Amino acid sequence: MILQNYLVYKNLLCYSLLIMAKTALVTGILGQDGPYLAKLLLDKGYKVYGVTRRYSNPNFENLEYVGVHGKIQYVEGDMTDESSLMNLIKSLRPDEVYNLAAQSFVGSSWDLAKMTTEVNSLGVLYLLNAIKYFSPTTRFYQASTSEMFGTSHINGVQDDNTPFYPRSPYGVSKVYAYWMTVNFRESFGLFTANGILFNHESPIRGIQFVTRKITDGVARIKLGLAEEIRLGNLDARRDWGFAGDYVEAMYLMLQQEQPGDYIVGTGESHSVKEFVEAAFRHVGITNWQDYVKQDPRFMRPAEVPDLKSNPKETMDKLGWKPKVNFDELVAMMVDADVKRLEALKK
Ligand code: NAP
Ligand code: G4F
Repeated sequence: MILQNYLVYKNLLCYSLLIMAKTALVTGILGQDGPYLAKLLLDKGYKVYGVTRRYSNPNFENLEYVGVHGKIQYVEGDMTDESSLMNLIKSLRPDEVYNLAAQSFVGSSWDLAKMTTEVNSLGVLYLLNAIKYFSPTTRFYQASTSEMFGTSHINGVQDDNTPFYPRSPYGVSKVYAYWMTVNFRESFGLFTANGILFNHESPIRGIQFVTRKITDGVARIKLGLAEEIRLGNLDARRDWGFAGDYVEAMYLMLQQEQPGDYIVGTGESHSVKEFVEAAFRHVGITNWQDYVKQDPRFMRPAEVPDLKSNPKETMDKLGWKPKVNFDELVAMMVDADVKRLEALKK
């Protein structure tokens, strides 16, 4: 009898937990931020739907690295295909949508300006329209970026009062998406939030981005697999944080009583050169100049020389702060690349 009651109670509990579980739709699930965000949401009991494009060779490596592949329900959609997004919102009516999908590599955005605009700008309009028509209570997070500030700053930092002055087609495309996100909030009362995130990195950062290119290169040199790293502008400065910390801020933005826009960064900036030095230092190499070659192919038509956040207001409002500092981030990424390459060598 006691056992029977226990089983009934257990089933009821599971059933009500299933009914109560919040649902989140995450675009860009296969990228860097998607897996970290999915892990955080799954840990909080969410049912997570991850949007993937049609692919010939699926690559779930990042999700496997974070340990969430298999726990996510994959659904097909494309930011350039309005009807696919409408169908997803109409059929799932998720509590929260995190729009992380983008052509996110600044360096390619000059050559791929039209595609960058279609994915990063129009795709956001499609998603917002779908929410407006089919699920107006859905809360929406837009992955906005410090790249929108470009050369603009106030006393050397960027915060909520800094005007946008984007320097790349990528930056321009994100400014459109930023304002559409604000406009749908103000026009239709949707709960929409922009997270203006400064650069954030991790062991699953795309290999084209400078931090990962450096840590992969340093690991190869350390293991005798390469002799040099070819880079562009070593003087550019960025406010680099850890992606795992930044997804917490995304989540918190959608839990607030009122929607808003937030700056997310560490408040510290370092040059590419400093990143290179720190990465080589971590594997015991001090003469890094012998291994780094400057290559004009990696210079940009228009550069963003210095990005440094003032995240104070966000920290106060969300009660958020980054946990991983610059040196810890560099060490984490170098160690992960050394480990990965050592395993490949065996
Ligand atoms: P990421 O690694 O480049 O991932 C982007 C994801 O978008 C990829 O999974 C990609 O899918 C997907 N995608 C691209 N085109 C698509 C399309 N047409 N339809 C559906 N999905 C598409 O980027 P991330 O570093 O995780 O960044 C996440 C978001 O934050 C991006 O919007 C980025 O612009 C923004 N952001 C990033 C940073 C940063 O420092 N990481 C800072 C500020 C803002 P495939 O895997 O199929 O190619
Ligand atoms: O790592 P990056 O390519 O990142 P970038 O351009 O700052 O963009 C990233 O951060 C943005 C947020 O601010 C995101 F919105 C965006 O999606 C992306 O995640 O380049 C960083 C800096 C640049 O100044 C670049 O000119 O590093 C410089 N750099 C120097 N040599 C290089 C290289 N960048 C790359 N990718 N490759 C080089 O060889």
